[in-house]
Amino acid sequence: MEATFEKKIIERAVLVGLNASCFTDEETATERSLDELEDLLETAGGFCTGKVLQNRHTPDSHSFIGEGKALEVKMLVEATGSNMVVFDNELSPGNIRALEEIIGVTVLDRSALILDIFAQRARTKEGRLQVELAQYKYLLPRLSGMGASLSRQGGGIGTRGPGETQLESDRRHIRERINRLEEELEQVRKVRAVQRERRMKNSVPVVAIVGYTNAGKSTLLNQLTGADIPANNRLFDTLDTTSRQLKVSDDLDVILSDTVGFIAKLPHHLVNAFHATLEELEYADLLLHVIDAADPNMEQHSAVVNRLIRQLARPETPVLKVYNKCDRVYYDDIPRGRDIVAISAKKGINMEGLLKAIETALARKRHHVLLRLPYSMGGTVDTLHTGAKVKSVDYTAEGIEIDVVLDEILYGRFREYVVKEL
Ligand SMILES: Nc1nc2c(ncn2[C@@H]2O[C@H](COP(=O)(O)OP(=O)(O)OP(=O)(O)O)[C@@H](O)[C@H]2O)c(=O)[nH]1
Ligand SMILES: [Mg+2]
Repeated sequence: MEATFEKKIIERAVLVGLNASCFTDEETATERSLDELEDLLETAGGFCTGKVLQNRHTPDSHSFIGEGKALEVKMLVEATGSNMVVFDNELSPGNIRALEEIIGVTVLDRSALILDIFAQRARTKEGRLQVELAQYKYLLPRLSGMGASLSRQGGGIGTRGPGETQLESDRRHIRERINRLEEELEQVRKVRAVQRERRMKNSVPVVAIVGYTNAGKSTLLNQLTGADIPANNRLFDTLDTTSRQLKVSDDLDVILSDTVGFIAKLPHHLVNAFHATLEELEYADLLLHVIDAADPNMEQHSAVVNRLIRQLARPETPVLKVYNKCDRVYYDDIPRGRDIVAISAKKGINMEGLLKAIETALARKRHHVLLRLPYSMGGTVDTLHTGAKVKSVDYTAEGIEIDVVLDEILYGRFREYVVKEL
């Protein structure tokens, strides 16, 4: 597998998008999606030689875009000396077979391209396991239909990942591999669960950064915590979760974590396979949805992220919208409102505003109180020292008075001893 990570061939690809609606705004959406597919292709190391947009109410069951259009694509492939066609829509194994037969070069779909990028980028053991699982799950139903692509040697886009020998072996072998990968990932999840439990015991809130790929998530984590995560102007730069402690205020420390970015039409196999990584969202106390304010497709992109947040996070988890790259937009265009913060992660603009907003959002669940405990409960003071922010302890005639910031759980437990809400 490692050998094929080296890129030897620059793929020259024609990109094809199908617009299944007759509305013009849908057509622009399809065009935008094709532009993004071009970014994805370049991220994977390829080069776009041409784009074809097909308007058609329903896809052709055989060749997806219809035979006439497929022949048109073939001509464009030949005229531009391309060696690959990438479709923006998900293709069935039968579609791929039919299209490869007509056009005569390798045909991939958007999911395969995204999987390929993930395979190139995955660095940690967890990331690699997850990508491999997603690749096998994607491949399994397509095994019989991938003759042309599988016979290619040398490793280029779409051939990375499960190596040649595994692909030649039967489905049972792949299913066994899937089972093994799932078991290994289960172990990863268990380790994470233990870490999480420890964090919860120490009641350190977890703030997870989410957002569209390239929105500036890693730059933000670096800016706030001095972490040194690579942050590059390319899609899916980060695939692994990195967490750092962040001092939000004198009373509040949180764990801030950066994770994999989202994109439109993210293959569902990937979302499922990245369960261990994405589970962070489910247990977060607060989500920072980082949005690239300078991106003309901002609305569509945040809609994609909102959908995934609904799918992956708990409904009660608060979300702060963080409009990033504000150094690149006009002052009047900077969004304002409740639960909205405008920043520039790169330039460090309005980090104080963001910290304040984080504190406010989390404070809705935290309580600053004065407790008075009987001396018989002296041992509890230690519990508070480890589990909460103790500001002062006073041994008075009436009892032990503790000025403390409690989370919801501890607040519930000590409610009867609260003398004063501060
Ligand atoms: N002008 C400007 N550029 C920014 C800002 N924040 C991030 N960038 C740039 O945007 C690009 C992407 O930043 P990253 O932090 O890697 O984005 P990400 O969301 O982590 O991306 P993925 O990990 O690929 O999903 C980089 O080139 C950053 O330098 C900002 O506030 N202003
Ligand atoms: Mg990143």
